[in-house]
Amino acid sequence: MTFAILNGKLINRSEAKVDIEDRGYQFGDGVYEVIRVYNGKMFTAKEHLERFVKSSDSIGISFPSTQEQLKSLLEKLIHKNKLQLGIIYMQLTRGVAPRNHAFPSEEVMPALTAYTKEIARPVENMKNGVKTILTEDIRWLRCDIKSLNLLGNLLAKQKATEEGGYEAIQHRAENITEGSSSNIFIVKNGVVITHESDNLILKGITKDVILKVCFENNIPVEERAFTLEELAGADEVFLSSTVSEVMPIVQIGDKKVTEGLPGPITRKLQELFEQEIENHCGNL
Ligand code: DCS
Repeated sequence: MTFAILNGKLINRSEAKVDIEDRGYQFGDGVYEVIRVYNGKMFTAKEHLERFVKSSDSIGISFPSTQEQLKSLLEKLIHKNKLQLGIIYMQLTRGVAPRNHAFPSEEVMPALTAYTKEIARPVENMKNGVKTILTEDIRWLRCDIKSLNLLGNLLAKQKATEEGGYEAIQHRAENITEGSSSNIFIVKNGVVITHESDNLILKGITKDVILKVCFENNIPVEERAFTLEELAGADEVFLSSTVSEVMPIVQIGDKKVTEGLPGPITRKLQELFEQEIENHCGNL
């Protein structure tokens, strides 16, 4: 039997159902998180749980438990589902109430759900690099909130998929923001450059681990917006996310990056990132 979490309880996954008037279902009125699991252990759980609470606070949903309580429930879920390598997906919505744009009264309880999924590490893509496309960033101005409203991201990813790409790199006018479900980095003259974590992008947990290992290994970093022109002239390009880790980008549209091969700093960061995983979750 596979288990899921519904409002603080571990239940049979096939019985984990939500009401059709759940505000997450009707409005996308909620927030979510994805945590990587290696060797049955959550990687950077604290950072993900902190971001989960921050996202929910920023839209006025009161978090239904402490981070510690949720963490131990997630550990039970991993254990019950015998998950070794995969993810936990969790979401918190404003709860079930008659449809009305304005928030329901305080008595309506937020709805928390979580489940696990087995996912392998994308080793082939990490070795060879992936193709991406460029697209206009049409999203709202609070991309720092990990909101369930993902339509802009979905349209971008679908465009990439239709053009045979792994990810869509989004730009607002001249500036690159982030991928549809990842952060984007360039390397120029040995400097790693990535958009600052403001309201226009999600503050990626993977991004922050990469910045930490750069700092520890004296790899210079600039956290600032960079332009389409800088992207086109970059020595190396890569993306980061919970599922994709450090993923080399070897093509953008029709144009090859680094002659179609992952670059040396990207490779180095992949190694350092793996080391971080192994330090916290054991050998890969
Ligand atoms: N930017 C966006 C828009 C994202 O959706 C994600 C992750 C990231 C950046 C990278 O953040 P993390 O490093 O914290 O993962 N998206 C999650 C998702 O929707 N599926 O997997 C990860």
